Amino acid sequence: MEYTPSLFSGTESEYLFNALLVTTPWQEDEVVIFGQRRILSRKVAWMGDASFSYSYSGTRKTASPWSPGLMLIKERVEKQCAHRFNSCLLNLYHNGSEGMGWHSDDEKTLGRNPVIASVSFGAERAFKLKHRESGEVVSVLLENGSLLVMKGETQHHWVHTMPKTKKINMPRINLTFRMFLG
Ligand SMILES: O=C(O)CCC(=O)C(=O)O
Ligand SMILES: [Mn+2]
Repeated sequence: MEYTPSLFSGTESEYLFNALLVTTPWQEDEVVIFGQRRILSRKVAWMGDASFSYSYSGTRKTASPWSPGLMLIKERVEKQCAHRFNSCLLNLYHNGSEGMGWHSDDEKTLGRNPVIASVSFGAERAFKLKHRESGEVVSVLLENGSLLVMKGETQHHWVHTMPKTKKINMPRINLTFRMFLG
């Protein structure tokens, strides 16, 4: 895991947060829990090179074309990681009451050892990883304009979460760049 606190400056981050907020075709997310569909208040979008169809938490999504702001971010991230990405999942958390449960990014179409590049704008939130066997928990504060890269066997051995918190009343946008195979 590699963390870069300021891949984007404060000014760039503020501009990009606003651009993403207004230009992204945000959609309601749903999960299927015990066979029942539930709409989540967190908003999501998925952008990519081609119109992929992608299965995530029991629902299917189709990628929209890259927006100019997201393309600029993708190019900076690719340079920093020396790795190419063909899609991005965007999450909008309106405040600390919205989060994401424990999971790993282990969809088969990502291949065995995916590189996942996670960029955050807006409110600083704690991101947690838990080792599947030892139960060790690592917490990383994801700052405005930061990049967190997960790679190698991370998704095999660790699950991660964006815990809900009552302390944060500001929005946050997270982007996870991914490379889907075939
Ligand atoms: O919001 C975050 O930092 C985590 C997002 C995440 O884990 C995902 O989209 O798979
Ligand atoms: Mn994830």
